[in-house]
Amino acid sequence: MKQLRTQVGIVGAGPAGLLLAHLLHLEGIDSVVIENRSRQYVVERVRAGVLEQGTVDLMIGSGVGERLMREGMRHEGIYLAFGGVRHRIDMAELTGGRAITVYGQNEVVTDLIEVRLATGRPLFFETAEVSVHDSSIRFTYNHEPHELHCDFIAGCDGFHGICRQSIPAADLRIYEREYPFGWLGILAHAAPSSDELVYSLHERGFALFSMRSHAVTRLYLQCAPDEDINQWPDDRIWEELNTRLATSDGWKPNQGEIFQKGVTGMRSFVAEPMRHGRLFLAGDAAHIVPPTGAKGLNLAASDVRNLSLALAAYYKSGSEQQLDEYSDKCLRRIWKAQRFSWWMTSMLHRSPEANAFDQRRQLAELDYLTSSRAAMTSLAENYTGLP
Ligand code: RFL
Ligand code: PHB
Repeated sequence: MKQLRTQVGIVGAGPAGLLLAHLLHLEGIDSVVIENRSRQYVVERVRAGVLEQGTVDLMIGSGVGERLMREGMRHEGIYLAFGGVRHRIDMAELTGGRAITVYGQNEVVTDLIEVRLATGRPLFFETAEVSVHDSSIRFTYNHEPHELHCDFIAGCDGFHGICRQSIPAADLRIYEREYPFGWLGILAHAAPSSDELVYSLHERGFALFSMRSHAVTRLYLQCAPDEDINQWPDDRIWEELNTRLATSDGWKPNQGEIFQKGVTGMRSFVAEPMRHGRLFLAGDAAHIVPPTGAKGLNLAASDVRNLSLALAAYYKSGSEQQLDEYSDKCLRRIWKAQRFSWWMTSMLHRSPEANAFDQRRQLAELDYLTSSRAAMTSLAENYTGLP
């Protein structure tokens, strides 16, 4: 077995693992990143699009924000649509200038892989048989078994990864909720017909208008959690999107060739604590939010920021205090994002269990939200990201 040695072994080259590797590198801390998929798969996986102000600041501050500053689209507001009318929430005005930036997760990951490779520090794609142990990670690469000895292990391997699963069940508390719906998402070659996102509640369910660039529109429809994508030819998707999104002022999304389609289920999930001995969980490995609040990638970024600072403090002073505080510190922010994501999701989706009372209550909530400065400020504060 080939023997390797590093300070921090990182499992997973998603946004959490790659950003952690980069932040550690800036602190002069060595790491090895182990990913079981190919570079192409990791880059092409279509997921998040919305970065909070704090995530943008972190990327720029750590020197990986050059393309983000050039190509990212800063949005100072969002629209909530219901009853055929779009209502704008002016987030920047309500929060003293905070905004979100639309920049695809694919782009974030592309930029982070590039800076990682430029450091010359190791990043293994297409590994297999990855397993974590007290102070080592075993894996095969190019059919050769490897053992990586490390001071710490960062479990950044997403919801279905092996790191959380390696912790004895008795040592973890799990908090979980599944939703009785999912999202059907598409990418289309069509110029966005609105400068800002539109979250819409319609009798037939939720729909979301988003974008990836000046030439690509990203759209989502509420569907069944196990919806069969084959039942959705392009014409049916456009008809449903137009029904749910079009407003009485004549606004609707521009149509174009659909070049990507997928269905995703929705859940809320938290595993506590986010540490077991030398293993630290970060990002989706420890928690999942439904995508309605656009929080998943941003939580992953704030987890690894905390972890990099705690590891830096340890290597500078030998003090484990920040490492000991890591889980509690992250969880305070995570639970607020959980609450917000659950709230946005319940306000904007038609639950199969809901009755006419629930539907009227939802509309009253949206009516209140879009007419109360206090309520809009609360939304804006959470959406652009809590400190
Ligand atoms: P990831 O991205 O899942 O990366 C984990 C990596 O670990 C690898 N891996 C392993 N590697 C080695 N050995 C093993 N045994 C391994 N098992 C797994 C995986 O291949 C993968 O490369 O987790 P990470 O880094 O924590 O990042 C989390 C984000 O990806 C996720 O939270 C967001 O995509 C969620 N999300 C959104 N977040 C936002 O902040 N804003 C958004 O607008 C937003 N929209 C979304 C979303 C997620 C969506 N889906 C598909 C779930 C929209 C959608 C539709
Ligand atoms: C996206 O553009 O993919 C997106 C935007 C907002 C969300 C979720 C996903 O809440």
